[in-house]
Amino acid sequence: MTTTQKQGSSVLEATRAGVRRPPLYKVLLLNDDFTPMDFVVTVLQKYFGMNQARATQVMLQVHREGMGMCGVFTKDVASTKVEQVVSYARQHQHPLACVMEENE
Ligand code: TYC
Repeated sequence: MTTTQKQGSSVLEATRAGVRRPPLYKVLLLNDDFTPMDFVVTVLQKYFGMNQARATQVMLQVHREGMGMCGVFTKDVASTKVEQVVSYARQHQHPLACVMEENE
């Protein structure tokens, strides 16, 4: 651990082994042929804080390319988002798939 003196206070810098940023996880939506487009837009607004325009862009990317990213989060937050999205979709009888993947 390196110690830098800055205006009288000690700042510890993460420059050596044993001090790592926690891994981050992408939350991804997968396309299917049945979930309505407006439902996916609602999910992106409700669980990922997107406005209507951004949510529509992401939904259309998933629709055209098969997959799209909702955001990048710590493991616990990503896992909770996946659970919430899948649970909400099943409550509405939609097969929408949402998964998480380590961000490199
Ligand atoms: N492909 C769906 C449709 O045509 C829309 C859709 C978009 C479904 C994104 C899932 O993650 C998804 N109704």
